[in-house]
Amino acid sequence: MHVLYSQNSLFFCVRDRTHPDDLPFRQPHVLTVLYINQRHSLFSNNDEDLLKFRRKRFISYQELETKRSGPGENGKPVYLEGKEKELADSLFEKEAFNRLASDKIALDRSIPDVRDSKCKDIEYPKELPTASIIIIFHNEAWSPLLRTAHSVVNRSPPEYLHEVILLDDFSDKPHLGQKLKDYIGETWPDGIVKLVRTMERSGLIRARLAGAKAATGDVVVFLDSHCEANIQWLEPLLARIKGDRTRILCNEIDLIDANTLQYGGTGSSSVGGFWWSLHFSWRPIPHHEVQRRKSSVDPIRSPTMAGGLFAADRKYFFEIGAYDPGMDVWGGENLEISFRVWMCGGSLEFIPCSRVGHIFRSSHPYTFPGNKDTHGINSMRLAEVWMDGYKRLFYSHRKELLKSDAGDLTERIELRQRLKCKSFKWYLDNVYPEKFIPDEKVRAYGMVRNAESNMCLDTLGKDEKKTFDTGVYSCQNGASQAEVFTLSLQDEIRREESCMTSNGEPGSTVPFQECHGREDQKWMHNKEKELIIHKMSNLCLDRAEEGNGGSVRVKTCDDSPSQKWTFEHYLDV
Ligand code: LR7
Ligand code: MN
Repeated sequence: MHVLYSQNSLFFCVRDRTHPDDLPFRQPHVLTVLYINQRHSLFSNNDEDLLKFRRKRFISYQELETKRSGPGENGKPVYLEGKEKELADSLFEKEAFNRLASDKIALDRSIPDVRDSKCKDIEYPKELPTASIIIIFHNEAWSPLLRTAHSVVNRSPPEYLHEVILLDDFSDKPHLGQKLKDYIGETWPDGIVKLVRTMERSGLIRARLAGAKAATGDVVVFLDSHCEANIQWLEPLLARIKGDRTRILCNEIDLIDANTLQYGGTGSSSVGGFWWSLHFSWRPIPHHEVQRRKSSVDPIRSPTMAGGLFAADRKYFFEIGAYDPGMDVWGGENLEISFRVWMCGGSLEFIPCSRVGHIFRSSHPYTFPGNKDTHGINSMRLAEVWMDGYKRLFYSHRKELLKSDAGDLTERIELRQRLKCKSFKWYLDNVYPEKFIPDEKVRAYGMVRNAESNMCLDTLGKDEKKTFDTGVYSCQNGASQAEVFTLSLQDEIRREESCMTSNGEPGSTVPFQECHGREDQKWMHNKEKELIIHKMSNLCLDRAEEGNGGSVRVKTCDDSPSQKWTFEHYLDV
């Protein structure tokens, strides 16, 4: 590592940084970052003085927190009216959150303690590893960014808070230039908050890598740039890492409303999953995990993480391969690190007593250089390296990507070999046994064709997270994932998460609803007679309407051609 210090100026550069801890991971994209140290000369290198100053700041915030008043205090919503509301609404379209409301709220506002009351009884060890909090941002609005930094400084005990790194990923908004530097210097003269800038737009994955490389604490904790850390959020994460450095830990993510900035607790009833299209999903805690845990505040093992908010032992983070530096801008890195951590001997947990709020925005308030589908290509990289044969299920959703180039994967494949990671099948069997695999251990799958009309069952592009009616569409002969259905061993006709359901009324449609295993979702397929029969009502699935987008219904079985269906593939089970 070559660090060029310059005592006289506020800057020093970190160049071609290859930290010994980074090995065995070597990154092809060497990032140059400008590292701006903000510590004021007032604070000599006397660590004791520094800690005293920080303790005083920490304690005085705690003492005053409950006495505060003003808009948004205690996490209350802010409502705008009249002209202000109009302006806020128009900004909302660009920024995907209510910037005016956010600007009205103090940068160090109070928020409610939304933890399970049992958390207050937990005693954490006094000796804990120190943490570098890494907050990456690209063109983030002023108030959410600084509220994130304030919340971290005010709610992290100074003895564990090594530094807060604001990692600017090449923003060009004026408020993030000198103004930000000055604000940091004035607000935190002790240098606890540092500003680091990348010299090119890196995307969130390489920005986090740059942040982790600049960090020097025992643990790295990543946060998005629109978060609020809640009371005692850090200690449970650090204690868990102290117990085992191969644990990757996620706080519970509370909802900060994008419109009112209300801080809302969200409970601890979910874990991370994924769709085969490699999008992240929340899922209820599976039964086996509910049984394994003894208390509602015990860590929750999770197959995946949402991505933005997590803690890891810094050296371990690099040992297991940090991130894939070949991934651009946004997307995919969360599943990549999740699969990798489990497959390569680590684990992933949500910690109910550690809570951080996040502003959920419905769109990205920044550009994607080159308008690239970075989620698609990033996911392709992870599928190629980590998913073995199961990558077929990703490509069945993203057929067009088969023609794309994922770039050089050599380093990532070598990493997997070097770490002797287990197979993706092992991950599915052991970490995520409830994940539905549409073409394994099933009776039949593929297109469900009505021969007479050459029409196929089709989701018609509906949002599968909600209840939706299927219909028929001309058979696309494998070209459309919307026509892939499975007849499961449990007699469901299903998609990834939803099952064909009938209330048994003759003539009624058959909505797809979340699979629940009860009788109204059980079907019998008679392969010889080509019938699909709703077991509970003995009614037959019927192509009720002509033409693309026509409905399917259940009707009294009458042997008519509109009731004849065949699956594309049958498995011997
Ligand atoms: O080019 C970029 N450079 C950046 O530094 C693009 C983004 N960023 C920053 C950005 O300013 C922000 O701080 O990266 C961070 C994440 O970007 P967001 O907030 O636009 O992402 P998101 O919250 O919509 O998306 C989630 O999934 C992403 C997948 O790549 C990341 O992992 C995000 O961190 C992740 N956010 C969370 O997990 C928060 C909880 C959301 C849920 C559920
Ligand atoms: Mn975010």
